[in-house]
Amino acid sequence: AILANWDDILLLNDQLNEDERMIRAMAHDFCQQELMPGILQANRQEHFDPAIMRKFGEVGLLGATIKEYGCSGVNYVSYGLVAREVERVDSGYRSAMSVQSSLVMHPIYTFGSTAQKEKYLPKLATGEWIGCFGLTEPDSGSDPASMKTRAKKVEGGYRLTGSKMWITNSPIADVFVVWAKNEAEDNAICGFVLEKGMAGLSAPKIEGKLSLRSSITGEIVMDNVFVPEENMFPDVRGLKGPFSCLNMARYGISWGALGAAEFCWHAARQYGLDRKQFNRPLAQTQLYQTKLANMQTEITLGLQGSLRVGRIIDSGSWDPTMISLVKRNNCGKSLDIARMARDMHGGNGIADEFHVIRHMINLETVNTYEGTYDVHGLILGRAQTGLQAFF
Ligand code: TGC
Ligand code: FAD
Repeated sequence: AILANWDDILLLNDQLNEDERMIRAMAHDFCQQELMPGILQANRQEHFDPAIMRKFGEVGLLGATIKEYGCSGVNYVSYGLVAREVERVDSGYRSAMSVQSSLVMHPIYTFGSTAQKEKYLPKLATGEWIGCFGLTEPDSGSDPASMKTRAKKVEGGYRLTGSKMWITNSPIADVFVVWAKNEAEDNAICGFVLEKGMAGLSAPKIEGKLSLRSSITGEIVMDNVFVPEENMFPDVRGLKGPFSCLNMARYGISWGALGAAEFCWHAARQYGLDRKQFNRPLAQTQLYQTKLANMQTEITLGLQGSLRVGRIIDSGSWDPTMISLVKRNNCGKSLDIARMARDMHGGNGIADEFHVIRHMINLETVNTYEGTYDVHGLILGRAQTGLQAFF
């Protein structure tokens, strides 16, 4: 007999409250009905349809943790559950949702003036406007303190010059949250909200990605762009500005990556039950079962870790190292699981119709962005030794 809860052996579902279970079920149905049917073509054609953002908006999945401006006001556990359901379909769609929510709406809500909040948040919540977040530069990835983008004070505002690289959503963005060194404040890092159409601003698409193909990625090129004073975040200075946004996005990714891994695990299990070699189902071999057991173990423990971090965030007394631990572990383990599931599908595993190779290749990006696997290892190493080993 098959254990009824083989896919939830530590009863995570029982640890959720009624609202969280409802949000999870709603997100699951939405993703399977609205996103899953189109993912093969979107991935093949390297295409992100902006209508998807409006669909996210319609069901309240954008900026969902914000309690005003037309947002849903759910807790961080629910935000994680949603990320898991979206990434069960594709990491690129979770990227679109998490950039809009954690990297654009969250900083505007947390650091923005009242006027900025009123102007941007309602339209970002519905998906009518699409946002992007520019921190990384061609020569400044893991080390954002070395960024070259500069803001020069001029009458009525600032002029921004520099370029950002690998920016999710930038080619289709209406709103650009950009981080730059402010020459007028001893090069302190400041946040600015730029808008599509500003003179000197362009966002060319990066073509030829073999990973995260359903997500659109580009540059942000700023050639002496005039940004009015009122478009700067008034009070936040230094790297803690962008890092505060990254904390929330990284937490969501820790759940999301496991959603992709769960898809791969379930697919490998089913494939092993259905396919016979040597007169027996593949799933009736010891090696196949051990692999399934390893997947079940890592996913189950990883989900418990993210749930624990989510509960701590919701209680208000969290620390970024907790997030580094689950981001690093869950991305690394999910990538291993997807690679294993690809192998267990044999030749079919390389066909996109079976989806596992798409998840595997996507997870390469997920393991890299928002702080690479090794950078989070160094954050954890520094926190337990007091010694920084970055440089
Ligand atoms: P460090 O000296 O550690 O810190 C500088 C200042 O920042 C503060 N800080 C934080 N604040 C809040 N949350 C955190 N997690 C924070 N980490 C650091 C820190 O307290 C300090 O503040 P203050 O007031 O004392 O100045 O800075 P460092 O230059 O040594 O940085 C080290 C390191 C490697 C940890 C950091 O730079 C890092 O995390 N690098 C990774 C870069 C990264 O994650 N980039 C992500 C770009 S965005 C993206 O990938 C989006 S993908 C989206 C998608 O499609 O889903
Ligand atoms: P590098 O920092 O050059 O790292 C290369 C390798 O060196 C990695 O293995 C790394 O772990 C290792 N390494 C680096 N430093 C050390 C060290 N001190 N010790 C040991 N090893 C080290 N950025 C944004 O700002 N906004 C976005 O929306 C965004 N979206 C993205 C979407 C995609 C599809 C991708 C691929 C990236 C995106 N990024 C975005 C950028 C992403 O955050 C960076 O790629 C990431 O932070 C790594 O930076 P890097 O690519 O410059 O690699």
